[in-house]
Amino acid sequence: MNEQLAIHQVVSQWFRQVRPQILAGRKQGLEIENKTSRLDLVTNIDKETEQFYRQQIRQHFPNSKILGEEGAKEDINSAEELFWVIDPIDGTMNFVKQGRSFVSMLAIYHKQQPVLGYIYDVVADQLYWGGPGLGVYCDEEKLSEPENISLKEGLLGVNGPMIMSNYRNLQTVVKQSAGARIYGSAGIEFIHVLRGQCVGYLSHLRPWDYAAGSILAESLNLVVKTIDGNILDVVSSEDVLVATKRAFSEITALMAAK
Ligand code: 2AM
Ligand code: CA
Ligand code: CA
Ligand code: CA
Repeated sequence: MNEQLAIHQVVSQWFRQVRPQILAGRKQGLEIENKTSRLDLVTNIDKETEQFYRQQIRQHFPNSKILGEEGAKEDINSAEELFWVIDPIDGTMNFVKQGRSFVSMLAIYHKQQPVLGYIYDVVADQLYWGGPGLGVYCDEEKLSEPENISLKEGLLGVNGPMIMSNYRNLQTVVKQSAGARIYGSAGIEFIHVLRGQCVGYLSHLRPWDYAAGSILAESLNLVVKTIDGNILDVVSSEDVLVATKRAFSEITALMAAK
């Protein structure tokens, strides 16, 4: 078995192991804190879920570096080992307010190359996973590459504040699409693009929001870059656009105009 599938065999177990804790935690009553604002929340379950992944990683893959949204910052410059990016609960506001439309995500790199990406829809109990050379699966179902449709043929996932402020002509972009969608979870938005249910998704994101999704999207021949067309850096914040090849050039052209 190759190295990638050997890692997958171990990691794929973790999501279903942690699921009961996440669902029960919400029923038992969450401890909710504001991070930077009342719109930016963290709960005890975000922290406990990240701790669960960190323990599993340390136990099974001791030579690892970890970047997690809710964890202590480590020196992550080492290119030699496995490098993990964790978003324990993506869509924390949805988790708190709705109990749905949130995911848990992991991304794995080796020598700065993508190895595996995971987006776990906790409520649906569906694991999206894949990586270079593997393609993308939802559990055992292999996803086909989305059709290379143009902007006008598809729905566009967007970030609420960016559409309200008309960030770089975003309202013009949306008018040329089949409509805007705002789901409140980057992971859920990536799933829609992977499945061809949205033509693209555009948002200002941190590395843990886009790491897993971009590994999966690239494995399906979608384009994932900054809206200026630059390659994503896995340790910074970016204005990220994932889209079909056609929609990607249409959107970036519209956003460059003015
Ligand atoms: P999070 O839930 O893991 O924080 C909508 O809020 C989407 O944008 C979610 O995927 C959320 O991830 C992400 N996001 C990124 N930066 C954010 C911020 N400063 N406040 C709230 N959500 C943010
Ligand atoms: Ca957060
Ligand atoms: Ca997130
Ligand atoms: Ca999060």
